[in-house]
Amino acid sequence: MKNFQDEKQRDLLINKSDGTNKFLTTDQGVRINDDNNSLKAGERGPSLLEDFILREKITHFDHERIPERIVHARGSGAHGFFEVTNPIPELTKAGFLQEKGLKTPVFTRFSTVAGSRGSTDLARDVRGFSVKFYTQEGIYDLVGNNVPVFFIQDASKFPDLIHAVKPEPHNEIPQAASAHDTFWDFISLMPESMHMIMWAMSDRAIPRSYRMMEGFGVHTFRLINEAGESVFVKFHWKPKLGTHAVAWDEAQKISGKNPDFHRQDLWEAIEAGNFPEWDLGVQIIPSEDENKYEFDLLDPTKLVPEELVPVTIIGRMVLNKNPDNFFAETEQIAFHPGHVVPGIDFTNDPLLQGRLFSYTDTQLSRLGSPNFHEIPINRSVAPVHNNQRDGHMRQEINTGRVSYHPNSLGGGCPYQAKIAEGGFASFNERIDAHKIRERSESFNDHFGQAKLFFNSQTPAEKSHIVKALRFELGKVETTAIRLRMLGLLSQVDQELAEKVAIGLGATVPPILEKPLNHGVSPENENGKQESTTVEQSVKSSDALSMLKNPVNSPTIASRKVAIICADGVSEAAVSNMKKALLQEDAKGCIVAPHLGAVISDTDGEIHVDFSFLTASSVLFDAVYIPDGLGLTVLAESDEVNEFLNDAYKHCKVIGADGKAVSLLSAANFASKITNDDQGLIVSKEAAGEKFTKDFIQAMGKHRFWEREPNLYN
Ligand code: HDD
Repeated sequence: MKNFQDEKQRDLLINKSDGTNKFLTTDQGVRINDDNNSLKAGERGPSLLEDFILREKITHFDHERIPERIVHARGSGAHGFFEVTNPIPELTKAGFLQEKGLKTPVFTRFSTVAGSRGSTDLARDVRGFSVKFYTQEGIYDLVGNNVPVFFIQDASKFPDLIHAVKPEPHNEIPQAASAHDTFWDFISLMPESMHMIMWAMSDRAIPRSYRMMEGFGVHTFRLINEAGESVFVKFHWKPKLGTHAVAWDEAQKISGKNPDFHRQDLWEAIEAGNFPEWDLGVQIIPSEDENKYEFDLLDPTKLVPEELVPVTIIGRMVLNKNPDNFFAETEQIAFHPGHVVPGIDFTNDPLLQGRLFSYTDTQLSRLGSPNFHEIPINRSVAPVHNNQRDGHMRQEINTGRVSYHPNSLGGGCPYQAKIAEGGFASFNERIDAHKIRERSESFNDHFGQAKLFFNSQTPAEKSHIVKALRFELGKVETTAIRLRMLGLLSQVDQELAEKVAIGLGATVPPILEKPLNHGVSPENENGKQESTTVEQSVKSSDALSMLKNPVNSPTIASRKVAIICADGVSEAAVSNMKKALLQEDAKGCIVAPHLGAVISDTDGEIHVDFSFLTASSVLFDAVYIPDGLGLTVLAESDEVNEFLNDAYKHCKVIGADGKAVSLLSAANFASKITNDDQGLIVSKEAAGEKFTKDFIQAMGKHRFWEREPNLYN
């Protein structure tokens, strides 16, 4: 079988440039003799206009920035491949899904939505999950999110949603945060957003890593087979490392300590050979089942519960190469849900339909020209021939006198492809309707699946949602907005609304007989849509809870453990733990009062990776205090205390053995330690095998949320 895995890398090679052992030149190829001094009239005189070297350098610099993406400006990406594990030729004729083992190159970009390019990775936000497949039949883009539903049902509300969530226009505050009046004002008037709000207030919005997020195509798409038959499809990416989050307090601290936390995590994992991997799953809904469910498949605020339609895994994606140049690749990549290949098609989801316009349009202002498809990272590996011509920065030199179709002067070339030759044909759907500006009544249920999501969560996860809402609405200054939100929340779950209200010092308003529709006039007067709650056939779904999610495996691969060290630390304990972690593909990092080395109990030198100044507990998954460390370390250093306190507060595994056990009993949180805290692994015996095994096993559980005061106990 032909393997296309490296085809895009080969294609990119022609644009790569490396200055090693080369002369420094101008853009015109003239060798530069002095790059440190501009041309002047005399040693202390003014610069001369004729200095073409200076002018070129400064002009280029002045124009280096391009507009950032209007949404999803902050992101990170990597190269990789997609491999078919379970071909589905009976459902789609898409070439890249036909053969088991067939590999297609991909570039995947993850992002936050609201923040600007330099904003923190750890904002409470939805994450973008975009995959560009460089297939033999052209580019296919699956432009999804880490949440399977969306805030709004119709693309016409997208500019409003984004205006509301972005920093407020008068003072440009706050950056990368939804916790402000304009966002919640809009949401409180848009009941259709309530399902998405449940997801956005859950820990899904503060992932531990891009590598530990699910991805979703969100909309229902169509697959079409050779016979022209179609089924509906929902796409799912399932991470091999499981779906995990950080704590909200931790997220905020990471934002200060390392705003590039996710970017760095992705980069370092790939550099270390811990290649992130996802399964691609599909939910297939036969055409005849289009109207079978209590929700409309075209409504992007709804998901299809896995209990109704199971997810079938058809392939896997591995990200195995970091970009060579962030701007050239991650910044210039241009995704578009309208980039499809034969065998994949759209549905009439009104949000998707609007997206089909928006993405090319935005590339025109962001990348500056209709020739953005020629930028190396966007270039198809399938041959491109058409009569599109000219425009800014055109790279291709089209030969011949013909740039139109049909033609006889060019022998009719380039010629159209028959469907059997791979020509794209849209699904032959029959449309017979009046032109109307209305929402379908089948989109009216705004609370049914919000309830389903909330009911599917564990008590700890529910508790986090309440606290997130208390935080977000607590930042809202306008009382009426808070009350409107409490009213909407009470239609999801009365107890949820009441618990949020306690944090706000407010009372939940009575449920309106007719729930708030599109808020205030004029939509309310003109709009026919009414909010309703439809009883769901599925009451609770484990796949919606991160903690219950059956696909989460207890692997600790690529996790980082802080090993706290100081002079006198037991060499055996440190090396035992490091070795045990390495066997699990995890990493132990030495954190000590200073950089350089600490002297062990056997007078050996242990290399220090971070000092307490350059590292903090929020940047690690667990903390280990090895034997040999006495109480003096704690007494001497506030940082150790803070380190341990944060690790405890963020429900992480903390381990101590031998002499170091006494450190825990002297830590600030000692009074809170209970015997049944499964996340505290202590052993009087030093460097024991059972101890490291228990520690690693506990890490596999990720977090011990039961340590927190839970609002749902
Ligand atoms: Fe969008 C970017 C995902 C609705 C308009 N969108 C963008 C990106 C992702 C999504 C992941 C970043 C792509 C990248 O990494 O370059 N967008 C979604 C999802 C949606 C959605 C999952 C709903 C299901 N988007 C949506 C609507 C509109 C847009 C309804 C407009 C009507 N989105 C854009 C855009 C962006 C974009 C303005 C900004 C940068 C870009 O396209 O390339 O066109």
